[in-house]
Amino acid sequence: MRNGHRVFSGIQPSGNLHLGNYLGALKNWVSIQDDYENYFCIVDLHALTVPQDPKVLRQKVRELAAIYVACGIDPEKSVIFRQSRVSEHTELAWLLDCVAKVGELSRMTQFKDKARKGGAEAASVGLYVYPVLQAADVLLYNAHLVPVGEDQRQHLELMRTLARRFNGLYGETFVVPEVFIPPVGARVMALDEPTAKMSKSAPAPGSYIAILDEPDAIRRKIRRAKTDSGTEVVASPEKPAIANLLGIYAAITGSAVEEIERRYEGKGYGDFKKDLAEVVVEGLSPIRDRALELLDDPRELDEILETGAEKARAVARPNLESAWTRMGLS
Ligand code: AQP
Repeated sequence: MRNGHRVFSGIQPSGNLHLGNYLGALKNWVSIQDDYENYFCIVDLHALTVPQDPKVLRQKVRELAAIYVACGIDPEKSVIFRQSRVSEHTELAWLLDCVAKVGELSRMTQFKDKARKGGAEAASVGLYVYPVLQAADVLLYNAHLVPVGEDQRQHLELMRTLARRFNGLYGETFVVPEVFIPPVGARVMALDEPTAKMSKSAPAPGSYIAILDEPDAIRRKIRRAKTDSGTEVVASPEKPAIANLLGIYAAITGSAVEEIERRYEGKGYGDFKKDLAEVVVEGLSPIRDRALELLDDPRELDEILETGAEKARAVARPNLESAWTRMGLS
């Protein structure tokens, strides 16, 4: 390990992983992998907060593991594991449930948004309390840094509040983690509606680019992506659709948005979209190919997850036990 600090982050194995998950999370995990001791989790318990088909969920867990590895998360450098296989996560979540306040959870915008779709009364209790489980995920490892997309900022704030409150009530126990949100790609918007974030649970496949989409599907989706009125390729507030596409271009290539704008001066949306499609295809194709190869023989993935769970447990157990001791349970 490099600086003595730990990183924790996770993704739900629900729906199809998309470009937003890649640019907002995965790409940054890979970029900081060598500097930290990393725990990258497949948060399968979080996925249960909305109904899942068990057969599909089983497959999605492997798919997510394949994507982690294909993106460049190296199981030799990072611990890759399933949340449900390390029961300390749910055990600590209960302790933190008893520290969190109903008012705090009621203010979580992600709960309000998701509950609004099906009606708050019908939303699962799991959906309501899952930010506490998320806090437990991170605090259990005393992680210093949590790399996530912009949509997770509020949950990270709650996590920090719970760590501070627990430490204040029971004595120094948890590291208060810092959030790491990338400067570009932290909020990729839907291709068909640039005011909504690109989301796995979006019903229209044209709204997102899946990491495992075939190159022609990517080209088609970008060609059909919504644009704004006018013709200039600039990222202005009046042009949310073009600003989103420019942000994607910048996040994948590492170029500054202004530089890309200059490159397309005098050219129209058509030229820009054509090049963007190739940039995305070039960025995602090697990941897709490697992920499909790994999925062909999933034994390697199953082994990675098993070994990862053992390593995770070795850190999680003593930290859970120290929380028990602080609270008077042992
Ligand atoms: N549109 C996005 N832009 C940038 N980052 C994003 N993330 C999600 N959407 C975007 C980041 O991806 C990580 C994993 O997210 P998750 O699977 O745990 O849940 P989520 O944030 O709820 O992702 P989705 O895609 O929106 O799924 P659904 O539709 O199921 O809710 C996180 O770091 C997140 O910030």
